[in-house]
Amino acid sequence: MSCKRIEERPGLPELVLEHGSARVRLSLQGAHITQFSIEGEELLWVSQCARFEKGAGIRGGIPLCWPWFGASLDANDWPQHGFARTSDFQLLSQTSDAHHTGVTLTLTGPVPVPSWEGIASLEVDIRLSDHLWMEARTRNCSDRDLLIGAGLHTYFAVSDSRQVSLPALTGLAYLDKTESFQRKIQAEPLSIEGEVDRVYQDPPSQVELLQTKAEHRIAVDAWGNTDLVVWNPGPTVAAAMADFDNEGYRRMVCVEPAIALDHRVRLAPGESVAIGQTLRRL
Ligand code: TA6
Repeated sequence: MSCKRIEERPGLPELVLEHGSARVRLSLQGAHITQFSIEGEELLWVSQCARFEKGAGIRGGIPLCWPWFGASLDANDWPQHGFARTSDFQLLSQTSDAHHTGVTLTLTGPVPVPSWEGIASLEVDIRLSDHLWMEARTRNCSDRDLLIGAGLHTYFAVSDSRQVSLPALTGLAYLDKTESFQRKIQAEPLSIEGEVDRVYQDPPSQVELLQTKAEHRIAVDAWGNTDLVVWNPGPTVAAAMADFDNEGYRRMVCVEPAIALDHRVRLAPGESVAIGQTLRRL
């Protein structure tokens, strides 16, 4: 059991948590988990072309989208998925006992979007045991209402995205971002072929990610989310992204508990909201 700071990526300090055979690596920029492995098996995908640079989003792992998810509803020129993922966090505390190793991080960097008028605290708890538990908590520290969105933009590593299934989503309504957010029903089991970008509304709290030709299944238990986003860019969109390696879209599927679009939570002064998930290999 340990938590140690490493400096392999200059300018981007990282922490490594270890507990038994489980390992988490995370960047203090964005409180961004870039590795979660169990017995050497990587559960998260990170692009071979990911940029590990100050101020750049990291393609893969678990980017934390905050204080909005996707495009901002308030201004066209605000960055997609908010600014937390490119902002600095500080280590607030760490714990370690027989059951888990954990850290709490807090957002400290200056708000890089001056026209965003929110005053809020954001704390992220990460706990590692035989599974990964994480929660992001926002508190409105201002004297006016604050609208908050968020997302745990989790990139799962898969052997072939075409063989992935998410049975819990069958029958749910979703908004199809590839078709101007048209509302549709997932009548057939979801299959990942080409670009998939869907916001499932009112999702169940537990979703299993299955891979037909691999033994391992992953259970995602989420709370505090109003939506579950499933994303795979497919070959064309991936090829247009400089930080997506060739064939990377075959090796990943994003399953993202989120407070998306107009589901943003209105926090009165002093109120808090939390969004979290556990990732467990079955
Ligand atoms: O969560 C899905 C999504 O919003 C997609 O629409 C796609 O743009 C993806 O996230 C990646 O966004 P990013 O800003 O990291 O390139």
